[in-house]
Amino acid sequence: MKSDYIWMNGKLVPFKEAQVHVLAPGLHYGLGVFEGIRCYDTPQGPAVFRLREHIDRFEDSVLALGLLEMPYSVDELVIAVKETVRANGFRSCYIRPLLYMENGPLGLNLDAHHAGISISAWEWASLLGDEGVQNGVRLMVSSFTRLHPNVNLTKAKVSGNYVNSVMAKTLAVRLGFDEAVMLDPNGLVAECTGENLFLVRKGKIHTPSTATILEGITRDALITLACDAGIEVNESPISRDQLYIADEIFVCGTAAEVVPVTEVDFRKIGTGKIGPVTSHLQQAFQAVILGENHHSDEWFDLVN
Ligand code: PPE
Repeated sequence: MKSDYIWMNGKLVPFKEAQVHVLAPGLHYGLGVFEGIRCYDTPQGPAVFRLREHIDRFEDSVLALGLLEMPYSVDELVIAVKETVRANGFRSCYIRPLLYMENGPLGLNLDAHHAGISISAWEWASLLGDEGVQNGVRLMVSSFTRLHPNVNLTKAKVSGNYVNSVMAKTLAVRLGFDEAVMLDPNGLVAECTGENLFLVRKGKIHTPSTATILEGITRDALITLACDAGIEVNESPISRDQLYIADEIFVCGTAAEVVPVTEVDFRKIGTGKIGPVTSHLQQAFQAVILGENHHSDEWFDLVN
């Protein structure tokens, strides 16, 4: 996680100077909102994947959290993201915009705090590792329940929400799994700690509806790519045992990209190897990011 510059409140500052005070309310109460975006090295040069949609979701998250207005407009932040990538000379990187409650008295009234925004970028491999992308990962169903929409916001990437993800992920990794599947408060499959989840059964794709999950932008891209291939996608409730009997499972997210799942709770999924639908979507997604799919132009925003 290294770069030359980080964009902070309107200007690029050297990496080491991008600091906040220990009394920042954001640190005490988890009051931050973030995005995760990727820039890819395309034949047209570095290009950011679905940039405006990520920044739109960033704004949605901030307003859902309860801030009355954004410190910077979507247009300003779109420009700032590109400025940050350019300043660091990256051809491909992960980009992390963060709004954080920077100062103001400690206390639980958002209106008393002042928000700052930073945009960082660094070179980052897949969250679940290259080995996982190629050969698949092992999941466990977590005993931690995914956020209830009346307790935390499932649609918003609020920093504090990720305590729930961190507890589930840490336990899964300590137990020898790669990632945790989280069930929603009704006991149905929601998502993983940092990825959305899909299963394939009898040639059709199924994925939980957006009610209690983050509306993933990679999820949306894969639904489009599946439709392009004529594969039916159902957004419907999924139970834990539907995972166990699936022919294929895969998870996706900006940081993770498209990752096959070979095992859930010690049950082998399908043949225990990457399945044909997962493989097709992985390749289609790869073609998109190489600039070779007909959606590439529409989904990419050139940095230069
Ligand atoms: N669900 C959750 C809970 C989630 O955090 C992410 C992204 C997704 C689904 C997939 O959404 P999208 O990136 O729009 O396709 N997780 C981000 C943070 C991961 C991290 O560990 O940090 C990401 O992938 O950038």
